[in-house]
Amino acid sequence: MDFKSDMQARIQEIEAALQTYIPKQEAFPPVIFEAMGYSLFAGGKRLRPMMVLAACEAVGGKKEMAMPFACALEMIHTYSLIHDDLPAMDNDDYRRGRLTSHKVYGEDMAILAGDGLLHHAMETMAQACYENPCKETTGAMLAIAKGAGIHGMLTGQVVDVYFEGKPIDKETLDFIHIHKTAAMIRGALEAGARVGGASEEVVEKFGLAGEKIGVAFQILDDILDVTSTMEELGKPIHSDEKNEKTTYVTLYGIEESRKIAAKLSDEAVAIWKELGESCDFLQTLTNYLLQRTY
Ligand code: GRG
Repeated sequence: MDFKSDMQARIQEIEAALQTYIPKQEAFPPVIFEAMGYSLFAGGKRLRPMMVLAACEAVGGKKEMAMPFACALEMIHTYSLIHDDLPAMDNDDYRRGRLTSHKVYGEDMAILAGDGLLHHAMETMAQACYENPCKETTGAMLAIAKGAGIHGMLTGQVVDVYFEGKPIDKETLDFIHIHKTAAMIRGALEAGARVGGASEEVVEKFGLAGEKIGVAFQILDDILDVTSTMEELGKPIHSDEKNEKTTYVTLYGIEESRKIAAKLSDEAVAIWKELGESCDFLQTLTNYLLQRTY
């Protein structure tokens, strides 16, 4: 199977599993389940759950054991996007190609849909730990909770919001990237490795690769943000183009930012190579992420 077909098959498997974890819309009150499903099934790339499953399999674990954690991570990721789009944060009208949650359901229900996904993620993981209590399952839950909460994504978002409209230095920008974006990718790979039964040493290698991929992913996202806007406006792409918000692009320009992202990606690939051929899919996925154009 080629890589694209392999990805598609993995996405379909995750979509089907997510459907089984989310209560049907006929559950009471229907609006919250509809709003949760509206954002969850809006066609995300499912990269994070894919990483949980691939990491678990790479260390010799069973995919079925990793699935609740993979789905929970996607629920948390979706909650963060719903809240990030709210008028009080980024105030975005579109996400995953559709109107944002608050545009369709109102701000109150969008906040609750995000909360609903977060709590349901915790319930999904706790249920898996309850049914199979062991350090593999609790370790996976811990890795995800850490990646999402005050040691991870949430803190990255807090610092990002705090410095809104103010210039920031490289250290602060790295702090934001490592927490806001990379912590969930670190959490995905660590959780997969933990639920698959990897040693602490191997778990740490998966985590480190995740952090490098996460920062590269964010730098690329910032580059795409600038280049796609410029293409839309029909402007030539100059690396010194000013952007209100401090990003790698405003600090280093487009070409240098691309090089920094490529270096991080290469470092992650080196970790996959060191871990052996069971990490081949993760290696190809890492290379693929850096080439993405959307
Ligand atoms: C509200 C606590 C809280 C956190 C929000 C994730 C986040 C933090 C904000 C989203 C804004 C953003 C651009 C974050 C960078 C990470 C990123 C590129 C997220 C989008 O992830 P993809 O590309 O999205 O995997 P899909 O839709 O494919 O899942």
